[in-house]
Amino acid sequence: MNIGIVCYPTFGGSGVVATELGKALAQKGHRVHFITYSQPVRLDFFNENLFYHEVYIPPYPLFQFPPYELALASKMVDIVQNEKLDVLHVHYAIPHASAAYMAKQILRTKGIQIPVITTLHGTDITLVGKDASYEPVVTFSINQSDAVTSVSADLKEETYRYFAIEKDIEVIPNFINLERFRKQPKEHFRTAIAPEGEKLLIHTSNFRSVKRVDDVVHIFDGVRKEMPAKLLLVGDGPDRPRIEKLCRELSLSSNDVRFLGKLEAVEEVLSVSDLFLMPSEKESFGLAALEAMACEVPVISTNAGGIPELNLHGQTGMVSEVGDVADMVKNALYVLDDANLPRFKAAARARAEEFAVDNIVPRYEACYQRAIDAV
Ligand code: GMT
Repeated sequence: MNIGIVCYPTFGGSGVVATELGKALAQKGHRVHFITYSQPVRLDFFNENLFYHEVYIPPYPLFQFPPYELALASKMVDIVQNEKLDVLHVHYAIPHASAAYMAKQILRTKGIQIPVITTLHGTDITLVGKDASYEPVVTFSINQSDAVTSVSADLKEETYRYFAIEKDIEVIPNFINLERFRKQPKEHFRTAIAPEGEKLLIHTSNFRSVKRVDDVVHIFDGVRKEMPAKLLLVGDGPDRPRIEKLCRELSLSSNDVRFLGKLEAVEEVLSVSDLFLMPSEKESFGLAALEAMACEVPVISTNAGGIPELNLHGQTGMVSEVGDVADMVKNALYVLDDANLPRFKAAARARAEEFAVDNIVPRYEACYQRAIDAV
């Protein structure tokens, strides 16, 4: 198939899933065209079937808000027409689904029928999309898509709850490249940061309020009162200055809590970690937890959104109510106990294997084929 993928090119989960999907499809022999405003961060290798088309917005003094959606729709029209695409797959409804609708209508006037698949990733529904400023357009563009997928059953239910959706939504969960995300021999790194054999706790996110990074620090503070431990914080975002201040207030030194920034090779630090913390307020799936589990790291999380569909309480980790830091400390101490940890680590990896690329990508291919056959 000749497939167009539209996504955000940044470190966010939706961009990562879209890029990894495109790479996997290209390896299976499909031609994949990424259409976005800059090179996706994980589009980091050459494959003869991968193409990247940049959306350019010519600057003009009148534009206080550059009209990205129009430039994107025009680029979609151009690429569908000239590269003879069979299907357009847009990740994250805002503004990709409505831009795709516009492109589809323009192409129709030229006698070209292009099916549009929209994948809902989470905040496009749970936070941003249901705001009255966007809701009518989100509802309309989801209903106008030829097929709609969501990354968890919870997100599907939430979409039906908040929007008047007439379409069937197919759940296709996030997936993982188990070759890249596996426990690697990086013991020298562990010795350098935890020389006394301290347990290593880790959190990776974009440091937005929905991730509740304050809770991460409080959970760690509770754990280290009971056992020697260190915390690794991977990623960056608006809450980071507040988190640094909180660490100082709790007398946690830069030796206790390490801010590693936007690490590309996150699998290397996951490989030496003992426990992943995900106390999110909302989380449609929790790709970062899946990456940790693939590296044999159990997860302490909330029961928000789709997380319990991934993190099985008592097996791959434990789940608590949002904000219940005391319970998460108790659970963390239980999982980190040497009598329990090996069992949790093995179960985390085994669970991650269920979300292998090879299990999930054929479901997207089947979805594309059905949409192509229907137009
Ligand atoms: O987690 C984020 O803030 C980034 C966000 C995104 O849209 O890029 O991630 C969402 O999509 C991921 C991939 O499908 C999911 O694994 C994340 O759970 C989801 N984030 C939220 O729902 C908060």
